[in-house]
Amino acid sequence: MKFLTFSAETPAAALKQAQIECGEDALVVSTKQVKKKSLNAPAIYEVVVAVEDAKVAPKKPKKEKFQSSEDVLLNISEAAKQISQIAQVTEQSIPRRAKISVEEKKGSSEDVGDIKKEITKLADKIKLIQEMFWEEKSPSRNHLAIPPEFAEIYKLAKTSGMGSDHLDNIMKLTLEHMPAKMRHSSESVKRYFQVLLRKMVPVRHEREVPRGAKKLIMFVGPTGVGKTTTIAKLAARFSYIKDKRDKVGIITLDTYRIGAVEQLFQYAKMMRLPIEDVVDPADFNTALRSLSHCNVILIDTVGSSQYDKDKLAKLHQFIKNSEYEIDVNLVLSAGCKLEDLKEIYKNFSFLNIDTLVFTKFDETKAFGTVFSLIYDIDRPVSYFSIGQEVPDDIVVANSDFLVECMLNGFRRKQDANSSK
Ligand SMILES: Nc1nc2c(ncn2[C@@H]2O[C@H](COP(=O)(O)OP(=O)(O)OP(=O)(O)O)[C@@H](O)[C@H]2O)c(=O)[nH]1
Ligand SMILES: [Mg+2]
Repeated sequence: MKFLTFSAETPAAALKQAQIECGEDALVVSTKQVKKKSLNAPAIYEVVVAVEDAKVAPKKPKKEKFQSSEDVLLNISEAAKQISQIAQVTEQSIPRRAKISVEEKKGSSEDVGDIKKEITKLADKIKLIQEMFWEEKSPSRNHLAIPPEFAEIYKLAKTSGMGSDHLDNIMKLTLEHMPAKMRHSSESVKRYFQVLLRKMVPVRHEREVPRGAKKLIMFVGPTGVGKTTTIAKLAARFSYIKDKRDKVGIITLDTYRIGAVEQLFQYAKMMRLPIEDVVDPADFNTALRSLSHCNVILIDTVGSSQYDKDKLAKLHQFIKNSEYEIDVNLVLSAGCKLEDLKEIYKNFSFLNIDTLVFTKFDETKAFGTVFSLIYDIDRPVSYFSIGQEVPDDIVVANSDFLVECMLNGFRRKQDANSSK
């Protein structure tokens, strides 16, 4: 076995040289920075590789083309694989009996000890190489340097579409408060980060309507987000699925389009629920009176652009005229861009939004935007709609579900436990 040293301005370049000279079987023994970067000179890194004597003769690189840093990273993981293989072989090749008699056979104990030491050293070197790559690319906004163990979770959260100011804030909190002994594994960093995110999602739990009381829930929001479908799902849930059944009635204010009225009347007929349509805000209380035997009244509204002031003003009239207090739910599509979500919330907020309902979880991967909106406006979320199926595709909002979707994507089977 021979040891050869290669130096270059980056670890990647030094590794590349080593591979050109010694081929791909060369084992990386150490990588270190031998000279720091200065104003007029680049940093110098040194890589030591070990090669079998027979292979020392310069080899032509297999491919002439430029080797990218991805190739180098692949080689690093190849080295990692080799190390774990060595570790397995070492473990397997020392039967328990042999381990007990290590004391007696001093010679072999030294061999095993040496191999173990080498393995530990190699593992450290690999970690160092990974850290070097991460440091080169690591974001350090607001003087916040993200350690390599945080790289995985940082990337996951970033690709989820979470606002970058939120992400930096949460990272900062994690770095400040996380116990030092948890920082050394990316798995524990991920768990800590998940717990922190969960605590940041305000959720409004489904509550029973007290005996003799009445609950009016109005669903407002932009066109086509799923207001009517959500009402159909909840009507079924409250009247047939929940343990304690409610007497549900429906009112639709969406009388602009014949199709819209028809859609909800069909659902109501299927579920044998009473339904009223109201055109004029002055008639709203009359409709309420005809549903006086119901304790939950779900109110559908016409979809309205956040910029359509007339439609929004008319909705406000209905709310103001009501004899009963109305719980206003803003329905939003999870796939919407964060900036649009903020704009929608801003323009609907004069209706005094109580809670948010997010739909179309099955149509997006960017759940970080949902998180960021909730975190930004500090309004609780009550339901997530996860598909078109009435009544099944609805989940009672819970922070675990949202954080899981953010970091690992939406999976249909997840809702099995969370909606109950
Ligand atoms: N993929 C998916 N589609 C949904 C979801 N919720 C509703 N939809 C579909 O979205 C479309 C619009 O749903 P509606 O319930 O009519 O939406 P709306 O907000 O009442 O629409 P307007 O009354 O026109 O403003 C329909 O095709 C629904 O089946 C969901 O969670 N996922
Ligand atoms: Mg509708």
